[in-house]
Amino acid sequence: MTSNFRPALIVVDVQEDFCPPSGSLAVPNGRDVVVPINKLLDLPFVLKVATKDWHPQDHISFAANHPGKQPYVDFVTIVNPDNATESYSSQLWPVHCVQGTTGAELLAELDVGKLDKIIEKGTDRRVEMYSPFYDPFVSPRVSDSGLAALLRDHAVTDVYVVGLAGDYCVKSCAEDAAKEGFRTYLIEECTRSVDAGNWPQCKKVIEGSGAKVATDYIQ
Ligand code: VGL
Ligand code: ZN
Repeated sequence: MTSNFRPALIVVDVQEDFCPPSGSLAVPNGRDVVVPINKLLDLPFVLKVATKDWHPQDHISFAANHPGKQPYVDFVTIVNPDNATESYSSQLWPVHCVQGTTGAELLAELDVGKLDKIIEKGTDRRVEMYSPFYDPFVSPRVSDSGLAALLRDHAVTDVYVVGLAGDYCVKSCAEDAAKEGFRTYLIEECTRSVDAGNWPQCKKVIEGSGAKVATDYIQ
């Protein structure tokens, strides 16, 4: 029998700005994900990728770039720069993960030596990009990180998604991985959410996309 199991691990946005004690967009208990993620990094995945939220200072998702708007509560309408008929409403955030700053660094305790590749996302100031694959616009897409092509180049069949934040970028990553046709698993103990109260509903939406949420997976 030929084996058709080629798993990849995607470690989403395990960066200082998403973690206590000093992250500008700290996810409650965000640092706790590192211990179980490092255990996964010891396993023989075909490909181990980390993503970094990597914004320019003038990024559209920062409330500070919209006079009078408040992070976490206010939204803005983002219009496709290449097609004015396409738009979405997007939440505003504190300034976070600005390219080259200490807040944008991966956590020092993450076992980065085990990673095969680091992918930067959210680099185009004109669009929000929770998903490490691409931005939400479709006609035309504005920003593509190359992650789907990378997974295909390695003949990946199964994608394991972990990291921060569960209710935003990890959720989007799992949904897009499933949409791209990979068998997709989100390992619950390896994520934390901006709003833990959102997580039960997020899990339902994630499962609706075809991805599976696995719990108590890591021994
Ligand atoms: C994220 C909000 C803004 C995330 C990134 O990584 O989940 N959330 N930018
Ligand atoms: Zn961001």
